[in-house]
Amino acid sequence: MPKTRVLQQGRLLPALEKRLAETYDVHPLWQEADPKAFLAAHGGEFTALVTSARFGADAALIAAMPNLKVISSFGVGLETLDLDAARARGIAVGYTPDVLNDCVADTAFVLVMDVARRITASDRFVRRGDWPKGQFPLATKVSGKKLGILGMGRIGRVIARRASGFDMEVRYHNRRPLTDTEHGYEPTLKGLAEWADFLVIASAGGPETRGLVSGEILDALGPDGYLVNISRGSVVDEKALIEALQQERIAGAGLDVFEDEPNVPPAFFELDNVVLLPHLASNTHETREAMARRVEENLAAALAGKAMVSAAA
Ligand code: 8YV
Repeated sequence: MPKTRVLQQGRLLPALEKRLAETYDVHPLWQEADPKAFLAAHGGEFTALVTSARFGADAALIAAMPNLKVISSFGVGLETLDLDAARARGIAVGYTPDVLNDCVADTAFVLVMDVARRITASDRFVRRGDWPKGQFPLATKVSGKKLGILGMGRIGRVIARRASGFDMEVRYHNRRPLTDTEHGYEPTLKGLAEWADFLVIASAGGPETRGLVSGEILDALGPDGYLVNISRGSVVDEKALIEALQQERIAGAGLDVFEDEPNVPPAFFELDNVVLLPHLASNTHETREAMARRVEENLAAALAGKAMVSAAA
């Protein structure tokens, strides 16, 4: 039997690419000089698309693949996948939630600790040779403080669990209160920001959360408050954040995500009260392999006419 033709939209984990190529007839779309022209000529040859949260699958790509039955995406984020367009055609869409919760929550805490205790700032201090000239300035204690979570979903809940190890009180803001958590609900994001010492963003991206963390929210967090974002850069008004950091209207920020990745506004580089990571929260050998396995499981299940392990549509 000929191998199923699978279109691969962009680069993936090398081990995943290797295994996919062993099982399927994979075509790398990113190697096409003119992907649109390629799709116009060959889009109908593929029943499956493998993509990632980063590359997504928009309505135009889905429309260019008239025989598409399955999309298997690497990542938990769904905002780059046009689920409505997929649903309208009955295309099964798989993604990789849950398996990355631990590492993303760990990264949230790396950022909480780093920005408050000024870990990378003090590393810069040592490397600059400044230690013999004087003591590094005092930092802020984390244990026992108040942690506000915007988006108490799968990842938010694991962040809350981590917080209990630091004896922190946790409250959260979601569109609606949850019935299965002991943590306090703040009906408004502003109220959560006013209450919190640390405001951690763990919500989904996309139009519904765009710009939620505005200058007003940052002012509610205040000069002793810290912002941590491990979700999507789009949730924060980045210009307002830069201003708030420059004017020390908040104490600091720890950011794994940005509005226009991989382009980070150079204004951040001038600031010592911000920690900047290159969207690495899920980047560990263990988690990336688990995500890769889920991509393969979802793809194989849907092609066999079975339910995906993690279906988004
Ligand atoms: C990935 C992510 O770094 O899963 C997600 O949605 O943002 C990250 O885990 C990346 O986007 C996968 O392509």
